[in-house]
Order: sequence, then structure tokens, then C-alpha cells
Amino acid sequence: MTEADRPEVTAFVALGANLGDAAQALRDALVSLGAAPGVRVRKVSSLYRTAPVDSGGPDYMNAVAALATTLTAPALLACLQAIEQAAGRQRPYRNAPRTLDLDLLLYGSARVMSDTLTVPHPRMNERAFVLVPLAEIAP
Ligand code: PH2
Ligand code: MG
Ligand code: MG
Repeated sequence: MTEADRPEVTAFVALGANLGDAAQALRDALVSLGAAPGVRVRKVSSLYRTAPVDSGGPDYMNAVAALATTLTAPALLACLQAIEQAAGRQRPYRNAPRTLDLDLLLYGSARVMSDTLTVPHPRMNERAFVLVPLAEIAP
């Protein structure tokens, strides 16, 4: 099956940032996502200002987007990581303040457990900064 033949899958992505102009970073990321081949942005939550959880630094801006994608889950992950890299993402230590974090929450009803990807996201149910925006667009 070529990519264009693949059925569209609904995927949910959490967006977060707490360095620089975090709100603008989220808006830019949504534009990049919409421009990526095989990805359409279907719905976007409000932007939420949230206190850091298990990390330091400034408040975060968080949001969740619903995508329709013909990419496989690993290909979508690679796309998210490329957008993080383009936004100057660095990973000096776990949960370090970041210019942009794009986490794949759900990929249709798929369960994925590989060395590089776990879906559904293993910590999404513990995180109000994910669940509140997710409930806004997919109650
Ligand atoms: N992301 C984390 C750790 N802590 N806290 C908030 N408020 N928002 C986040 O996006 C966030 C966090 C790890 O990815
Ligand atoms: Mg994260
Ligand atoms: Mg992440």
C-alpha cells in the first residue's frame, strides 16, 4: 500500500512549550503540522497556560490537536520530531524547559509498544495539561 492509499487515521497530539514565545511556538507548530504531507489538522483546542508538572522553569502553554493522517504511527512520530527540531528543541535533561514538545497521544485505536514509541501515551491520563484540552475537542 502506498502512503496515499492508506486510510486516514485520527490521531491526537499534545503541544507544549515553556521557553521563548511559547504561544507563538504552538501556533507555528500547527502551521507546520498542517503543511506536512499526509497530515491534516482537524481540530485544535484553546491554548492553556499551565504550571510546570515534574519540571521547573516558566509556565507552559499547552494545547491538543486532532489530526487526520495517512502516515503510519512511526512516520507521524518522525514528523513531530522534525518539527520539534526545527523549533530548536534541545534535550539537556529529562523534562527540561523546551521551545516545543509534540507528543503523540493516540493513533486511532492502535496500541503501539516499541523502543521509540508507546501509544496511547503512557502518562496522558495523569496530566491535566493534556486531559483538559483533549476533553475540549473530543469530550
Ligand atoms: N510537559 C512535561 C513535563 N511537565 N508541565 C506542563 N504544565 N506542561 C507540559 O507540557 C509538561 C509539563 C514533559 O513533556
Ligand atoms: Mg511531553
Ligand atoms: Mg515529548
